[in-house]
Amino acid sequence: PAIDMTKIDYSLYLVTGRELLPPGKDYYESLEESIQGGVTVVQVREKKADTGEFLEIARRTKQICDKYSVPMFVNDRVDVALAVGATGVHLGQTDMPVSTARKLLELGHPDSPCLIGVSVGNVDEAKRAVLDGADYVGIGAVWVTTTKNLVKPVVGVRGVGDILDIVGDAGIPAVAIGGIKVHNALHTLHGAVGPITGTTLSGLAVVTEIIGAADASIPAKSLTRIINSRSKHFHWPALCLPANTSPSAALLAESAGELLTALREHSPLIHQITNNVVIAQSANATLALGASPIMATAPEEMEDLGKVVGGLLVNFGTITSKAGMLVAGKAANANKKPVVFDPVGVGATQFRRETASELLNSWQASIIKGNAGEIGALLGSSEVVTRGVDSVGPGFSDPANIVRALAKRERCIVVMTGKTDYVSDGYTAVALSNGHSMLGDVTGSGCMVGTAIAAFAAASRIVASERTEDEGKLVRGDMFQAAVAGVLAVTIASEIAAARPDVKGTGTFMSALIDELYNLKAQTIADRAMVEVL
Ligand code: 3NM
Ligand code: MG
Repeated sequence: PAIDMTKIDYSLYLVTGRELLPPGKDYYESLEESIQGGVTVVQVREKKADTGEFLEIARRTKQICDKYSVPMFVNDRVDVALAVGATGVHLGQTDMPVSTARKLLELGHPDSPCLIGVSVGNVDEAKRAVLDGADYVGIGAVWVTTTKNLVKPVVGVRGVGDILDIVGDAGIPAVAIGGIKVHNALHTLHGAVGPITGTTLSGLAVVTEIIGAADASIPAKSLTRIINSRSKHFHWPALCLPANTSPSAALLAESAGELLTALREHSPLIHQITNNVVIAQSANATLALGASPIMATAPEEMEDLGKVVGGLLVNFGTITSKAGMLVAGKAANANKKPVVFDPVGVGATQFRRETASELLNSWQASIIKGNAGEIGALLGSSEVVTRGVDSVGPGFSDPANIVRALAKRERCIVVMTGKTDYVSDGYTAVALSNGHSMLGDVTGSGCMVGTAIAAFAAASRIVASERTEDEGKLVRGDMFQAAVAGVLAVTIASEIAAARPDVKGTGTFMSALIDELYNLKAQTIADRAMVEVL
């Protein structure tokens, strides 16, 4: 059947690269396998071939594509595209201008228009491509790659989102390219969403992961499965259930109690890379809640841990193991485990700001938890500044919108702690008003909230382990409910602890707080929770 130029399926876009074939592997055999595995569009890319050879490769590639009704683009060469009757050409930033290519293609094929794709690596190039009338764009490099000499900085998953806002507004489909593998495909799809328009990727473009395989159908099938499974959960709220329904205050209070019961029943292992001020305290809080702590920091053990843990907390209060944090988060993503990020004091130093950015570009957080200063610093807001690691001031004039904005941008749940705590998935925001002022007088109470959230996130994932609606999500379970539950557990326990007659000051308060986490009942959470849906 003829290819409908208005309905190209960009979902799995193969860019060829014969030099990356395994030794002895035939290019055409690999190509056919990849299409059988699910490749939906092919771009012939020949950087070294002479024109005659390029033409012959494009001609034979086209024959195979035609057999499966797969559209074929030609990299750079308008003449080759015209000669073989390709669906279109793909132009890089240093190739022929789009307008010139368009003219030549129209001259060559007056009655069947060809499509033009353009590579873009930043917002300005994307704006230009829109003005030039590109039919689709390839955004890259999203990850580090050695397949192409990169002349610009890697865009990163979050940077792809900003470009998607530009092209999405213009209705132009976009694929991401560069270093995309089976193991980071879901993260790429989840993270690369326009924070303003909600525009998503139309597909993933891949060279090495497919071409380099002994049987190209295997990675193609894996990628196809990931791309097809994401559709249902692609839009907000991507890390919650039930999707698209606002939770009621009563439901959130009740689910917090249920998650505590599940936490105690399953006792998941909570991996915590945290600061050396709170290690023992956080480990004890984990045990008091009914989970098991493991406080490992060595990068060498992260891959093994990623498989067995129930959830991960990355708290960078004292950054001594950045390498471990990077690998641990990637391993957690690869194993679909929740990742809670506590960017302690992120506004305080340049090093912390850069580290936070590097971590958020390397893995997808499920939940970010911080005080007003930290959330403000991540968002780049100057309304509240971080003074060291202490929470400062009354916070923002519109805190709900601050947490919403960061949640939307980072594609995760955001918790902002303070006298009132705020939680948002980017749409719904809730205010939680339990707690006691003594929490502010002891060290590490905020870190303890992060620990509790990680434990409840692990519990939520276990509860959802059979839920078919959660297939294709980066993390199973409801991260919104888990975040609310973690805050409620610590703040409600603090109220009960502070009211005890044996609490004489902050020392006995801390012991009492651990006691009350240990003694906390599901029903107590449900009864005492002060939740307001905003
Ligand atoms: N274009 P792999 S990156 C062809 O950034 C190409 O525009 C890029 O190869 C861009 O999947 C790239 O092997 C190579 O990393 C992608
Ligand atoms: Mg080029």
